[in-house]
Amino acid sequence: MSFINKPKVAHPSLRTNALGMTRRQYEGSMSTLCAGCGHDSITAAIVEACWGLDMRPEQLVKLSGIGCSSKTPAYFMSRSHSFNSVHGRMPSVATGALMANHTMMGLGVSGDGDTASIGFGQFAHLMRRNLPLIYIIEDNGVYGLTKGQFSATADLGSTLKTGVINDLPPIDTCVMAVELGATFVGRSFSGDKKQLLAMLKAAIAHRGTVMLDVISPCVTFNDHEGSTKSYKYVQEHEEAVNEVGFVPSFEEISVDYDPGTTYDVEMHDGSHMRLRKLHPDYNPTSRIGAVTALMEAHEKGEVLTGVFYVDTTKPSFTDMLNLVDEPLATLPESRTRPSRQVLDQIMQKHQ
Ligand SMILES: Cc1ncc(C[n+]2csc(CCOP(=O)(O)OP(=O)(O)O)c2C)c(N)n1
Ligand code: SF4
Ligand SMILES: [Mg+2]
Repeated sequence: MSFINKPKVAHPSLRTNALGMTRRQYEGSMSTLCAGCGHDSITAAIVEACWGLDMRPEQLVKLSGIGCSSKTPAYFMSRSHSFNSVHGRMPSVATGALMANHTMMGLGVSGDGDTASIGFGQFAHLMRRNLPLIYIIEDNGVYGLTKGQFSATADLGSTLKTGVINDLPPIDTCVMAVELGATFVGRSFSGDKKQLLAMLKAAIAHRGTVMLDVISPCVTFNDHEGSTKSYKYVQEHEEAVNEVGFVPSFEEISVDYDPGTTYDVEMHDGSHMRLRKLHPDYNPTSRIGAVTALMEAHEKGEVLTGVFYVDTTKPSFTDMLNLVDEPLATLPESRTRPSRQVLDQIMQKHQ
């Protein structure tokens, strides 16, 4: 008798969500990343967020490019759909997948190299379309998979382990995303589980492009003195503009907050994101304010985190295209092609 394909039965004492599923059932295969890699903490937060919001795994499509970061979709939600694309090309694959079936929820995982170097052109066009997709950059400032060369998000003056100094200015992917049209832009840190989890939950409730840059230290190649993407540097220089809270639509919404100190953002599905202002003048609905704050933080060597920008009113790419309700992928040919008679009529007209 073989036990290999025996279905997993949850222990009765394990907590289940509204779908009767345990957190375990939202996990994937065993991680092969280095012990302590920030990317594994992001995987854990994704599992927690999807489980906590009762997401149906079959409704999710995971997409990625190439890199240690891009390997991580294998480590969560093994019951979901998945596509590991070519280096830097995940945005076009994601666009195709979500056009073919706009009822799916898209979650893309990329790296700073995958996004800000080889994939920068695709990233830019994704941001300006406002495609409903959560795009996560697991940002460690290096190409981890190819042994730690500087990436385009490495800060000016930071050093490699070998002592080589980076003499090029960084690309701030949050500045780019705000400028280009993404409607939910934030930065978090893999070592700040509370903030990251709240941001991921709000991201799941958003309809449009979510761009989350998550600083995720590479313990093997970029966690030393002289790096600005190390655990120590981020812990010492993190400066949050707001404290992110999330109230899902299935929980009763409490009204005990002070609008002077908190922004309440009603999300597409009726849930609420609460942004408690830590910088009293910070306004997450101002694109100019977001870009200014990010540029000022760079000058001071701070790692700015929080939700920088949110707009729940702009139509998403699929809304703009006015697609039929059914997924294009499942429409019968009779509805996707003109009939023989219509084609004949067109041919006759042009003879
Ligand atoms: C077309 C192509 N060019 C180059 C490579 C080599 N390569 C693999 S991963 C990678 C960079 C990965 O860096 P990043 O996206 O930051 O991911 P990390 O490993 O740091 O998580 C490069 C240059 C490749 N696989 N394909
Ligand atoms: S090389 Fe760096 S990024 Fe890759 S798994 Fe190891 S610690 Fe993580
Ligand atoms: Mg990287």
